[in-house]
Amino acid sequence: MPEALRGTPGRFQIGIYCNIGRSMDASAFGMEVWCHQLSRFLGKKVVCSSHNSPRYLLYDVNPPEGFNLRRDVYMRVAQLVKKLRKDDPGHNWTLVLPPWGPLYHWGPEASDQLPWSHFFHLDSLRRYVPLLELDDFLNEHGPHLDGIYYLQYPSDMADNMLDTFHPDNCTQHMPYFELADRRFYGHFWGYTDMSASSLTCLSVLGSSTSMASFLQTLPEQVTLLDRAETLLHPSYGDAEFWAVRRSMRLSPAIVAVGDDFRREHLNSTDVGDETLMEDDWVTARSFHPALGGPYLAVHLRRQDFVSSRAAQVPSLAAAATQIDALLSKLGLNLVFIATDAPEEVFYPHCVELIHIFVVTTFCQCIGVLTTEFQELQSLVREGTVLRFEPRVGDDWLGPGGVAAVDQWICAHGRYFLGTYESTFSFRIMEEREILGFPADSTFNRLCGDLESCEQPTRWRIQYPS
Ligand SMILES: Nc1nc2c(ncn2[C@@H]2O[C@H](COP(=O)(O)OP(=O)(O)OP(=O)(O)O)[C@@H](O)[C@H]2O)c(=O)[nH]1
Ligand SMILES: [Mg+2]
Repeated sequence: MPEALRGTPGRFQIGIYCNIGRSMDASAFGMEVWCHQLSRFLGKKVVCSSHNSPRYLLYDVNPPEGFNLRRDVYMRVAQLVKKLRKDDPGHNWTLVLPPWGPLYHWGPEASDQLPWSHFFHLDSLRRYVPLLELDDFLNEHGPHLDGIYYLQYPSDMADNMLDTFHPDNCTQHMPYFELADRRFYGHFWGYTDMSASSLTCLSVLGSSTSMASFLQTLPEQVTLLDRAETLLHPSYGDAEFWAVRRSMRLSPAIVAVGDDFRREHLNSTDVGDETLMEDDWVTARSFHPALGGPYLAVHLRRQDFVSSRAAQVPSLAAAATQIDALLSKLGLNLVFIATDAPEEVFYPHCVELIHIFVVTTFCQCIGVLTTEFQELQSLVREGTVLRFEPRVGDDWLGPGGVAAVDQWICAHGRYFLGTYESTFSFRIMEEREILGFPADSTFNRLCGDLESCEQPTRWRIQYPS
């Protein structure tokens, strides 16, 4: 008979455990019949865990985190689910993808609840681990989750060994609340009918895959890990890291928009650039050096980085000087700029005038109104500066799609120059590794105006041996 019986007034859950703590074959015990009888007796729904029964892992990330860190968190959780499938073959573990948005960088107008298929090639992702979009999960299973585990760092890190996981007092404000039905409600990506039976704060210090043994012991069928960014990479930069990264191919629609722009404006095609890739990432290898399109690709992160990394993010004038020097060195005359620079106009010479004359009303700026991008265009002397703008009919891209196209185009340039510590730039560097570019053309960044400038770490691609 079951050792573990836990429940709420609304729902009961049963797990059968043998003495090594692993789930046993429920059918051997006539479990289905037993569950049915118990359901009738209690007048409640009873979920029985059994061999080959589906188990779902959902996850979420701290709301302010941007798109590119979220991509990285996906890689950690996908590796966890892959490990669960290996270590716990009695259950059919499936990863459930959290929809995209609302994201701070996309602004209040952007759509939310965007599926992963908007950005990524789902079949490609599935070749790494079985997964479902949230909508498909809800259709298949319904909106009721079992446990939410809210991950947090242990309050005293010094006392904690790596790879420890234990239920603990909650150290932060919880974005969930309990109602009279004793279920837990929260934002759940805007899906108002979702709720969970239990909520546990879990102090965590360790890699995502080391959590597999903890998850296996749970009797739950549907588990949500919130604040999944707390989990570390199992092994950053090894072949497994690159396997899941290689599976994250962009959607064919985004690739097509990027490729059209490359062909029409940058004289860049996969054949000419030597960036042709096999359709299946599992077998695809890129051992010859890619050439790249005849343009310098620059990711110029602005917005919050201008103040948060003031010493390492150059002024527009200093960026233009570095771009000019590279154009001359590489013999190129085209620059593709990916940037989040604001579209608002400003008066580039106003500040100087204010300093000189103190009186702001003297600021004779009419006629020199410009955006940061236009200002950069005018400052670069050695080549033509372009950026991607969606064509009529490409509004479906939204700000996230435009950013993905920007990254795709940057990944194909002859030479890439990124921004210090930007995960947006890191994802481009990874893409270039996958495409087979020489490291010298990839691991470069813009330098701050007065900085002694250290270049990015070279995380070279690894394949399984
Ligand atoms: N279209 C476009 N959007 C950009 C560009 N750079 C940044 N963004 C936007 O700003 C967001 C940047 O946030 P993240 O994805 O977190 O990357 P990051 O801020 O560079 O790196 P963190 O240090 O991890 O925050 C992106 O997701 C885009 O929405 C760019 O070159 N083009
Ligand atoms: Mg960010």
